[in-house]
Amino acid sequence: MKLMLYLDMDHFFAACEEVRHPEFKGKPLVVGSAPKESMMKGVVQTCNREARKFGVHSAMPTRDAYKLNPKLEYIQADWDYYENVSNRIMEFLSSYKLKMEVDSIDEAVMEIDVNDYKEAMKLGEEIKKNIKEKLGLPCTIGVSKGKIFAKMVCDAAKPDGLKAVEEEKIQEFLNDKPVEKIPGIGPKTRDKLNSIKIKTIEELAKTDPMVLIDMLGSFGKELFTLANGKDNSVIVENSNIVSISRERTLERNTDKIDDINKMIEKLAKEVIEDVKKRNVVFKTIGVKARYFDFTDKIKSRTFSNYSGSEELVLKTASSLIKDLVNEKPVRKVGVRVSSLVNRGGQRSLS
Ligand code: TTP
Ligand code: MG
Repeated sequence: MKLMLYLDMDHFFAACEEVRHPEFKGKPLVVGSAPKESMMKGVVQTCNREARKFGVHSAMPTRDAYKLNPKLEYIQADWDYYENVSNRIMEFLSSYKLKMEVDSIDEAVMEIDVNDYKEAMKLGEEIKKNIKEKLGLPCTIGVSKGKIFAKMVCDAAKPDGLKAVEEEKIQEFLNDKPVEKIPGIGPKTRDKLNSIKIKTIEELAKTDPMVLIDMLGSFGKELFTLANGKDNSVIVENSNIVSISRERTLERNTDKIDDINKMIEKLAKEVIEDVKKRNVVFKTIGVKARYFDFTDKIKSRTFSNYSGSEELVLKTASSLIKDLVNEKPVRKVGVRVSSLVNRGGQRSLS
């Protein structure tokens, strides 16, 4: 088990908005389409601390957020901007030249090459300070042995936290937590475990592993190992950016597929230019449509091999967008590639 440092930005999209719109600071802010514009059909993508105090959270329908507090401030998500900030964070982290894996737009994990918690905490403090000073953004860092435990420690230290849990303390840290605190346990697995009276990680640790394997296959075995304080996860080095995308508003709202396709082609070409410049390859291609009523829909396809092909992006993007058009007039479209690795850092390049 290697010592790892896990970083997760705090209420990321909302914090990014507070940087460029300081007038929202201290007010409850939701990132997502406003109830009036979306006719209550939108969802909360994230929200700041003040909004969380009312019980608002990510993925909550706007309708429910409105019920909790009709006076929330809303701002439409701007992925281009958040990706840009994310790239700056990840590029800063990669300047430490440690083994690193970007986990999502606002999460990354790094392997500390000396087995020294004090050193890791010092590094964590320095990273927090730099991100705050350079970008004005708060983050939380967790330090532990193994990627999954480091992430759990990070989650437990939110917001604006820095916390380490040493190897000999990890069992105690895990024991009283509900099983769903283990990353990878979603509502379905939680319900299955709960149905056989396993609610806490301690109960999971004391279950006969054969019962878990019968129920969940090899994942059951992994869970048993984790619950008993052993995290064998390792870092899978990827590109130090999460995705590359372009989006643009159309000249007028339209449901004409030819007009939309022209824009998709243009954006796909720009994305590919950036892919080449950054020397990466991708596995996932996605498109996005923002409709006249400010609601968004996203569709993506993941391939089994990495690729850098312009033709593949053009073909896939125009086929995906077809499924999103003809519902309602579209005002803005986007193209994105993700699951990136550095070119040459992987096999089976097509
Ligand atoms: P998270 O890291 O899950 O959330 P967060 O950064 O907003 O809050 P926390 O302080 O608890 O880490 O997700 C990162 C961003 O991803 C988030 O700011 C918005 C986006 N996101 C969605 O668009 N939809 C979702 O359902 C979730 C969970 C996140
Ligand atoms: Mg976050």
